[in-house]
Amino acid sequence: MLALGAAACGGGGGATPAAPSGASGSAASSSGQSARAKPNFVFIMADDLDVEAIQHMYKLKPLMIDQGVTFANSFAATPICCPSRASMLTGRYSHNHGIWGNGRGANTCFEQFQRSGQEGSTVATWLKAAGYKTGLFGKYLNLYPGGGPNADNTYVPPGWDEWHAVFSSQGSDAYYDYFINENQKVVPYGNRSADYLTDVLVEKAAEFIKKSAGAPFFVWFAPNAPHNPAMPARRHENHYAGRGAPRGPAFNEEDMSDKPRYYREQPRLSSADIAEVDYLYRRRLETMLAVDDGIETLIQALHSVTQLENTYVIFASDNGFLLGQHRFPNGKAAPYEESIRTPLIVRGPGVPAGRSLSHDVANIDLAPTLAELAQASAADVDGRSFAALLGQSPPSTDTWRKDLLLEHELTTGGDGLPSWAAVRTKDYIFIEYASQSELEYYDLVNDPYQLQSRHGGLDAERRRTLTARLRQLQECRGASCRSNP
Ligand SMILES: [Ca+2]
Ligand SMILES: [Ca+2]
Repeated sequence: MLALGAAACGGGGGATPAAPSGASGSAASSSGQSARAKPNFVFIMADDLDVEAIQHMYKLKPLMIDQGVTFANSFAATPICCPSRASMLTGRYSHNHGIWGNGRGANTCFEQFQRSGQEGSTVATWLKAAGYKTGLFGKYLNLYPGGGPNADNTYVPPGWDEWHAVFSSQGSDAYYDYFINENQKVVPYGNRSADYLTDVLVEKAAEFIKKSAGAPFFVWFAPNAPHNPAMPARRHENHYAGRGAPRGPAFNEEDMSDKPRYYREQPRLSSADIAEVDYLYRRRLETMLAVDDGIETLIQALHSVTQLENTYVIFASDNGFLLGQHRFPNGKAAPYEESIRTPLIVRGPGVPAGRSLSHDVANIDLAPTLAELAQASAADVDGRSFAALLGQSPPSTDTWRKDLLLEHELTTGGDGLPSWAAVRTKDYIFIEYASQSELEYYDLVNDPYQLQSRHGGLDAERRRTLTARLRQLQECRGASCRSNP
């Protein structure tokens, strides 16, 4: 199913050399023919999907994993919905785009992003300037279209040619009984099976692909699934009946005395709590089956317009999810592996089939990667393009990112977790909690489930080195975020 050809990355016989991200001037072409030589993008982003859950999708494996590259170490630098979405749109860390939580009331995350003028320079505007037709289908920034009296339900941000952003009257995520701003027309959806949100969005995205002859296209497909309240399509109800959440070593962690006070104070999960974890787990898997169907429909749509071989299909999530680990009945935003790790799978022109890579990549890398592959100009990004990792001969991990910043700030409308910042390498994670001067340090080689924080064993010099590197990353901007220690 793979064709070599128009890959912008090395080794695949690619005919189109990639312009460096950040190159001045746009490689845009208004001529349909030369623009069409560019690859298309279908970006499929689940919401709160953890890595474990993807093995329970049926079509993801043959259609994505077996056809492309799986990034075994992909992270959300700020592992909560809206900050991560802002990072995916801009290629920036939270400390540079300024979005730390989902917001609330008249100060929603969407409004913060809009007010700060950042919608004027996103991966959508960059790709549009480079000749792409762009379309968003699903969840945009949290609490779109805003909660204040001036909220405009017909608002369409710059950079988007086709706009199908979902919202509910409560501002919360909904699978039925919601509205879609369909290119400035607000359309209500009800409670029939045919109104199931994931299916409605798949249909719209597939139509966009089928209509898009002539110009390269960029699809941002972002269903709510499997975000709470995980609600499967009726055809998938009870598909995983009886299935319980995995009882890994961190499940309902017995001894939390190694951890900061906030976690120590969480009670152990009761059997009723655990029954709820199990129920949520299976509902989430069932909810993802409509996305699984959607992957197939979108790939068929690409095939029907003979663009499958010329399209990068990317499967990702905005953040991971905790289900019982470290006593979290459910949640994210914590610096623990299940929360910060995200699925990331890419197939496309020249991308080797069935390969897994161990390089550390993050949500801030997505926008610069798409910009490079599209020969578009990316403005002021912190992330690094992983386009070169999609070729036949990727650079070795020795030449790649050595450490990654992770950061979270306590905000109203957030998850209630204290603010923290962390530096993570393949060997360890060092976490600092600002307000309480508390620390965590996990040896990820010998303690991958983060059961015993070893911060007490760090000698003064080691601790100074770790803190200095963390501080450097917390203050980084642009190229300085990409330089190794
Ligand atoms: Ca999310
Ligand atoms: Ca412990």
